[in-house]
Amino acid sequence: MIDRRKFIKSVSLLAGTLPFVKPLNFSKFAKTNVEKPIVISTWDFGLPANEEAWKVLSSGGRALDAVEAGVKVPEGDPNVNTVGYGGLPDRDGHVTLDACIMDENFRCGSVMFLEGIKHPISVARAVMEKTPHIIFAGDGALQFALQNGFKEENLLTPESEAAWKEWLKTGVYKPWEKKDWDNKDSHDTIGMIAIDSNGNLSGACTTSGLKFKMHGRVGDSPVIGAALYVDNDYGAAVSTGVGEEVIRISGAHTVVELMRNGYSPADACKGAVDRIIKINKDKAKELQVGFLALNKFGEYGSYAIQPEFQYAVYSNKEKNVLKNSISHF
Ligand code: SD4
Repeated sequence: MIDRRKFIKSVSLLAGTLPFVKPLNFSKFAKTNVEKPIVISTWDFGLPANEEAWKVLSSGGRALDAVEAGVKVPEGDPNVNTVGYGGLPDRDGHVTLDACIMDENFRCGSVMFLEGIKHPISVARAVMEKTPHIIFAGDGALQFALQNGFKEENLLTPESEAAWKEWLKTGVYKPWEKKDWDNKDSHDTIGMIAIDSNGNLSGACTTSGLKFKMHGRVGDSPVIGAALYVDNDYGAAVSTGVGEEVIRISGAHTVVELMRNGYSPADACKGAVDRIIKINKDKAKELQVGFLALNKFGEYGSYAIQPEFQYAVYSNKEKNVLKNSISHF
């Protein structure tokens, strides 16, 4: 039986970790000066990705088309070794990709543990648009992609193969290390969210996952509600970092729910990060998770466990801007 006193205590403790704010009024007349269109995405490789997305948004296109076009940039870039082509392989030498996409009507699609396809985000979109399902995995996802005109190719670049062979020399399995989070060059998943000139929100997320992960391991990036969530009436959120911790709290959905309850994007991200820190206690020092959020008014913000998380912004006011997230440590 639930102990009512303990329950109330734990609720107020959790509330204590969240800032007190006056709830926003989400009625359609609440704000007339909504900043739109706007696109934001994780890390510095978000800059060229946003630029591509902006081509769609600035010509009046849909946020959904913008985020797909945007994240395809790092997916196709062999120099980005955490996403798509050129992504670092798992510990058995396989490049396995995870991606998901969500539009303004709660429609969503996802692929996980997909090999041999350079643009998993487009396969995720095809799952959303061409099937009654949401998630396709592994060989089935590849089969579906091939049936829908995608080309199979080798995604392991010589550079990524060399890095994997170097890692094999010691081969100690340590899926997350503090030094990775401290290294500005060690960038991760791209998560991108956008609001278009019609005021509609969409988001996309794509990754090769944690480097040298166990074969078959899938993180948060293809999980709707964890790495990505969009509620067109309130806002959208994406995550990057240790996927297991993000899944545990349904991260992106939590951020959107907090925005729905009146929190600003940055405070909503902090609310989700605070839960991860509370669950992990001292272990949180070793972890990195960052959330990025955009609300219906075109306001955005982020919060991460560790410093060094950056995100890129593109709007009529600001172009090509890289911002540092506020962080717990
Ligand atoms: C994962 N969240 O696979 C992804 C990868 C990532 O920092 O963002 N790593 O868990």
